[in-house]
Amino acid sequence: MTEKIRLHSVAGSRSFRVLWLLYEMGLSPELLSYDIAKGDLRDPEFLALSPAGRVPVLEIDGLVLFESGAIVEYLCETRPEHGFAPAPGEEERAQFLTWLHYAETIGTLVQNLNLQQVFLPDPAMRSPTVIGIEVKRLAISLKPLERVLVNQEFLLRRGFSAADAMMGFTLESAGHYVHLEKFPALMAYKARIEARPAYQRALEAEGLQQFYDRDFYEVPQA
Ligand SMILES: N[C@@H](CCC(=O)N[C@@H](CS)C(=O)NCC(=O)O)C(=O)O
Repeated sequence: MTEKIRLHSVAGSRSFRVLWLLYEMGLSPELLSYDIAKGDLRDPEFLALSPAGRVPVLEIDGLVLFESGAIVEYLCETRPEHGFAPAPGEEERAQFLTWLHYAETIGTLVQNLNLQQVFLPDPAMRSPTVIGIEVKRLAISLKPLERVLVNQEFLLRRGFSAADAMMGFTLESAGHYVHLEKFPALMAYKARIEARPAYQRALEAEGLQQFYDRDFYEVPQA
């Protein structure tokens, strides 16, 4: 009997990383969708699963897991047959860990910008100074990706890995704040991963994200 896998998700959020990887592994979770704006993530039932009230949460193998990076590592460890992560001691292990966690460096910058540009209830609460600094920090954080992707198709030379699943989707959000045209290798990489059937399937399953109301957010005038 196939075990029921449940993914607690918000369309357009970090839960996409997990959904995409599950589909790359040929697994089909039940999706439980939440709306951040409606305060769904503060529901006591949800907080019992995710103490900080964040998505993703994955129920699998009789466990409840939160933190997208931990979930992605756990899935790769328990399902090594997919070859989505070099094991300890294998070639490119160090690079794998670096990019896997670097995705959260970028994710946090995007999150700060989302808060300023999208989630604050009143535009007067925004800080153009903070937004300007975070946009610059985000652009700087994309440079090492551009450098590595000039010479290879994915973050690891060996091919698609779970590090791409962590990073790829974050780039979609980053493109709302930084002009990705300045990073041609990154743009080509983004197109390459978005063309993957599992990525497309995850997009379709999650539905449209609810928060971005335009393609690009300029830094507001101080
Ligand atoms: N480091 C955590 C961050 C999780 C996180 O912040 N998720 C966001 C969505 S991308 C969230 O649930 N935000 C709700 C909130 O901050 O109230 C992870 O990677 O899972």
